[in-house]
Amino acid sequence: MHSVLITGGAGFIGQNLVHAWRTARPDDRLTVIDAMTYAANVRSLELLIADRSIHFVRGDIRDAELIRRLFDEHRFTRVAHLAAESHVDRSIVDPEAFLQTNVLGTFTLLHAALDAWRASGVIDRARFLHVSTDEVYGSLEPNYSAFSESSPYRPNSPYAASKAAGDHLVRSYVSTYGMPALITNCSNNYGPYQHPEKLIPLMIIHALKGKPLPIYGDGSNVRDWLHVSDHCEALISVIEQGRIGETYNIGGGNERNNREVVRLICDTIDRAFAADRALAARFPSCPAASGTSCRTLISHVTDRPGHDHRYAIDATKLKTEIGNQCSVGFETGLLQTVRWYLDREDWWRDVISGAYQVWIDKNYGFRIEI
Ligand code: NAD
Ligand code: TDX
Repeated sequence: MHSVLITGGAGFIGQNLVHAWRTARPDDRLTVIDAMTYAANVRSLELLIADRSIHFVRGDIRDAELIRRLFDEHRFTRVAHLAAESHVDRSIVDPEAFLQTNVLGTFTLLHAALDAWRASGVIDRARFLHVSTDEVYGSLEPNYSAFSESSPYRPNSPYAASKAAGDHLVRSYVSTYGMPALITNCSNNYGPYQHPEKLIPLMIIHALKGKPLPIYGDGSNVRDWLHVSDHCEALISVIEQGRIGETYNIGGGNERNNREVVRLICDTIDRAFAADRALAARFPSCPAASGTSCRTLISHVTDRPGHDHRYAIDATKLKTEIGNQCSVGFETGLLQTVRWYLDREDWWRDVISGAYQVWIDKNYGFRIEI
């Protein structure tokens, strides 16, 4: 039985991880810390918080005093560190928040965990998992081999650079202080509870509202799509079975370019409307409501500066050392995801009100159709 701290547990992957952890390890005690930035949402955790199945703390990982108190109180022996600023476009507009949380926040948390584990003598059975990204490796040419754990770091956005800095700090703490830490670098996640600023939910919601589907540049950029449930399963396996000081890449094995992804979203929505006539009444502005394809909404807009062309993950080490393998195929996962956003209009309408509109104006207002 472990006392587990999940940072960023009100974010997209964090919420999914809380549910996955409770199912996989029901005897563990879970504490979530989250600063509740614009990206956070606790609706899926409300029942667990109310019946005290998890302990939830609204707080900042840069607050060393708070982190120290939580370690004293809860005697954590596992930390899954997911708290981060995570959106590349926002890091281009406002990089400072990324350095604050992803570098200084990671440093504060690491150091507090090390101090607490040394003082309480549990360092031999403790584990700190730093959840990072494939973006630290930079961009791949179309026919290059996928990123492995020994690929050089070549971050191209302030977000990727801040995550790379976090990875380097974690690595240095292992070598210098014997910190029992591991790192995972994963590819693009998708699935339930993802914030609508990211490609897949953004395109689904725009299509349902009959708004243009803004593909950056020519849409030939490739991502390796990983269903969040596969990711969470891998994270639990790595924290339990991974070797201290090692990095494990986690990928979905689903390389698709953005044009393909957006077309598939359109076709999936078109089919859902054809099969269920009630959807037309709920989403009358969607072209599929009148039998027109959502593909008619596709538009190409000014590219993202420094836009990485391709990411792909070689997950051989995860499979051979830990026996973990992703199982959700992209077409199946995308169908489930579209279904989830169709069913959970209440969730995304809440998220896209207010401050989110300001971001949409900021990020898409300056882009011109190309
Ligand atoms: P997210 O933006 O949905 O959630 C991040 C959470 O961290 C939010 O709830 C936010 O409130 C919280 N947070 C931010 N700053 C904080 C601070 N200073 N103190 C405490 N909490 C803070 O992100 P996500 O998509 O769930 O990503 C989770 C982790 O996985 C991140 O570290 C990200 O870099 C990494 N990652 C994500 C993806 C992906 O495709 N989503 C891929 C690779 C790696
Ligand atoms: O409106 C859009 N139009 C568009 O063409 C948006 C929001 C994105 N895109 C493109 C940019 C990327 O090539 O789609 C692709 C995916 O974009 P995002 O969803 O913003 O993800 P990405 O930049 O690839 O980064 C994601 O994966 C790695 C996560 O946001 C990171 O947190 C993670 O580390």
